[in-house]
Amino acid sequence: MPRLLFFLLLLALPAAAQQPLKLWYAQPAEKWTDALPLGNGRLGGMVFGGVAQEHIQFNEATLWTGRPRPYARPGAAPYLPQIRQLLAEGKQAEAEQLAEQHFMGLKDHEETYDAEKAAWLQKLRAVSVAQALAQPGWKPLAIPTPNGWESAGLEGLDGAVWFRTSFDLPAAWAGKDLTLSLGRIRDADVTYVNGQQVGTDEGISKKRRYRVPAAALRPGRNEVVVQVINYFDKGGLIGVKEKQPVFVAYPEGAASETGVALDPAWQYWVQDANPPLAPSYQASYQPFGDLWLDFAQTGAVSGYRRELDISRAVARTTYQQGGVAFTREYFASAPHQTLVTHLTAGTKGKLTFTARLGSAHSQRKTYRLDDHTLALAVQVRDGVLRGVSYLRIFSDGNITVTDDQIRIENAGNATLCLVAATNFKSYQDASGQPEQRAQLVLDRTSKVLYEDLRTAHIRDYQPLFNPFALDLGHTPNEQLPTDRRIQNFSPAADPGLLALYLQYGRYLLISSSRAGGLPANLQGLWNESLTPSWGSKYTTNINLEMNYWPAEVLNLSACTTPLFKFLDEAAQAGQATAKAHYNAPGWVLHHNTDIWAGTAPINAANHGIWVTGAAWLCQPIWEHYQFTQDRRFLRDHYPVLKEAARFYASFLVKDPRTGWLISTPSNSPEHGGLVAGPTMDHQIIRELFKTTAEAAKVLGVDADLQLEWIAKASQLAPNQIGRHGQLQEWLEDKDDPADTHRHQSHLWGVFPGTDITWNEPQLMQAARTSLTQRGDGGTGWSLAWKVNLWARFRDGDHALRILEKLLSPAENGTGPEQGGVYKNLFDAHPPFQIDGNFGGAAGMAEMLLQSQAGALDLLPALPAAWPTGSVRGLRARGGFVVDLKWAGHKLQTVAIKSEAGRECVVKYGGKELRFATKPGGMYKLADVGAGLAPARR
Ligand code: FUC
Repeated sequence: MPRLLFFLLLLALPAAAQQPLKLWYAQPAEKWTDALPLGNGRLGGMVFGGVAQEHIQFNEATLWTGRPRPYARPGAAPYLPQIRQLLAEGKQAEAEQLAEQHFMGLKDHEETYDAEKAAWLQKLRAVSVAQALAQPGWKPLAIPTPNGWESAGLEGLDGAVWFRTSFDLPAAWAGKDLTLSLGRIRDADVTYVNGQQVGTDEGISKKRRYRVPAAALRPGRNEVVVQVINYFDKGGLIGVKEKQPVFVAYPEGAASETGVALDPAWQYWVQDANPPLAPSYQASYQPFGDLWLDFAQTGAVSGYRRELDISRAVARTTYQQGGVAFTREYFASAPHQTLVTHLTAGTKGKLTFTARLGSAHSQRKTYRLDDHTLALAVQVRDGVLRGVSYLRIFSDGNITVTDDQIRIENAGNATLCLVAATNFKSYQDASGQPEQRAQLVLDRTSKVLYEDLRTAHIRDYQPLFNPFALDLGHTPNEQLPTDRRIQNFSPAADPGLLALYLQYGRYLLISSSRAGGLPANLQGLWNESLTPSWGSKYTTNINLEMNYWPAEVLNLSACTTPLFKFLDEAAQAGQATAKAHYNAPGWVLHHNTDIWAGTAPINAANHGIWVTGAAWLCQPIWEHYQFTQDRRFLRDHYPVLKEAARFYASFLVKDPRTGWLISTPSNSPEHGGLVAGPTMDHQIIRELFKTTAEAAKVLGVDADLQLEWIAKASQLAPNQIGRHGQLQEWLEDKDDPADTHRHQSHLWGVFPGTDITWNEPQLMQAARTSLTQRGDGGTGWSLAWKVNLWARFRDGDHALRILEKLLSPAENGTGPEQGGVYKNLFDAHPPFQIDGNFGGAAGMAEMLLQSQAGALDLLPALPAAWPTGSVRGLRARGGFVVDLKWAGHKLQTVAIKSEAGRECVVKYGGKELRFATKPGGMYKLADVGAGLAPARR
């Protein structure tokens, strides 16, 4: 072992040079994914920064659909043996069918829906086409509505809507039957030509092409009327993504290209916007409201700039108009639980505007609360949650408040404090008092001057943000606005954008996950839609866990608190599912959960019955202990681990063929249907057993269980290498090497797990082969996972190639086909999903430092494109904080703080160094350029 010099440092280490920590733009946001996110873990805002009109779309983390209710299906467990038996006999389809019928969780409204729907449809049918046409209130609408009519301004509209348009019949077609092509419709339609029904169908995948008999046609203008029935989610005439023209009529049998177009001037009439509440397995995260500011000032604008400074979590918009300099500053304060906007005009008296509050919820109202304050009350349509938001304005101008708006006139400055609260108390309790909560916060904030609010906010934020810094080198592109940096990005052209991306990931975690709140959901904290993709909830077969990958290693341990609080509750809720579905002790959680801690299988038997959500969610608990060495934390959360381990110990069965313990029924996430024994499950459960036994040992408890878990871990089906040299995804060797599925679940054991390490090079090689076969494409989170995996394979160049894709522009005219980033650096699944941001940031950390195998592995996957750089404040397992500097691809200096006083093992360049530390001790390894060699003098 080469000797290495290290000595105690008494002085603070010099900070790594920071790259500009700003996102900025020379124009206001047009789209939501251009807007800049603010958040205090509970209140989130998206700032658009328009000149004539400011828009801040805002969220409150606890506004969701749904209600406290049982999610597990009583009587499911008796079907378990039969499902297992069918799978063992290779009868997957039968097993899925049986499971679909008897083994899925309970849907909200499932008991009442069919009868309510029948009655509702009957009511709709009572209105004839003639009566519909005679209604007042028809309005114009541009058709098609590609992403549902919601995207054409009818946010949240479900129900029955009539549409009308017409076409001119060419004289030569007289006497011919026609085809009327309408494309796809969400969800059902009844279509008429000149008052005669020509077709009806249901289902969004069906292309509507209806035969119009010649007898129904008239010379000249013919009227088309479509009654669209949308039960839930997005609605309308969406038929655009078709090769053949849609919204045309043509002679039967002729090419659609020869058709006449329907008049683009469509009109619509809403017949009934109150369909019965549709059955749903889990709840959706909801938007709260919108703050609109309309400014009186007109005239040419110059010097416009919109920015977000992530080193202070403050956004700004600045411009000149009519010779006056206008400034807006915005932040989401955690200490004051308020979204603050501060406006100033360079010339006193020049600031005149109107502030309004709006919301996508149909049940909403605004009212004057007092002579400084406007209120917005909202109630979700499907569920028990309601909320209020108060907007209070302080200004040196005149303030007038009505029930609709606040008017500010002739001011030099104005401070807007926006607070919001709901009646959510816990997953079992929605009895909170939003008015009281909002009032309390507002009263506390009202006494504080703007400057003091701002100082308190920055003082609260920076201790979280500042302990970490990264420098990967500088290029002139750093000076460009962020949207142009994204357009021009390559790792060589702009290494600084990667550093910014990583720090932005940290910013987003601090902004969306703070003690006392909920964990970051699929969109963190930010959501503008009443029907967001996947409910913007918590998907647990990769997404929720990925959200917390950067937390420990990137020095944001404190941001994990909401996850652990949530897991305490999920572990309670999951007992009912363990009992009802498996007749097992302990707790279980499947592939999704929501604010009401749903744990039962959802969606469909072919992917919803994935049993290891609970086990994977235990991993961050063990990791937190590993990183912090906080025994008290481990003791407090040990019951979550223990009860999960008890569940799996009871759930596993002996595979009759191999004698191994296997997980059945389950699924390799969203791939290959319901199966017995997916590899991922065994990796996760093996790790759960081992780490829970280890935790019990640390705490000196449950000696018998420790033995049982260790024994079970060794009986679990092992990782297997298949005929293509791949790591088998399933028990059987049936992987397709051409399969590029976005989930690479069987590689869990490499990352984030430690089931496969370099101690078993053949398995590592097989895992690498599997990843190579999966290819380099994918959705945002899939790419982010690949970055981490390539880092564990110690291939920094490959990891960087994937990072480059993760940072590719999500919008380049044709629309994104795979992951990338929007202009505000939000990750594109697409659509926006925050896991890619977090997973990508974690992956970069993994390239610089790894500690999963008992040592601090320094620069394990440094790419050629990062010859020089420095990082400060990386955290490693064992309670270490690590600063590194490298140049010419060689490590120059290493500084390690030992928080827990454990022995430190350092690896670099094929060499290893081991030394004892003291709690709080700082250690500098000098001159390690040659690979942990002794310092030269
Ligand atoms: C999983 C993934 C999807 C998406 C969803 C939220 O189901 O397979 O790609 O990320 O979660």
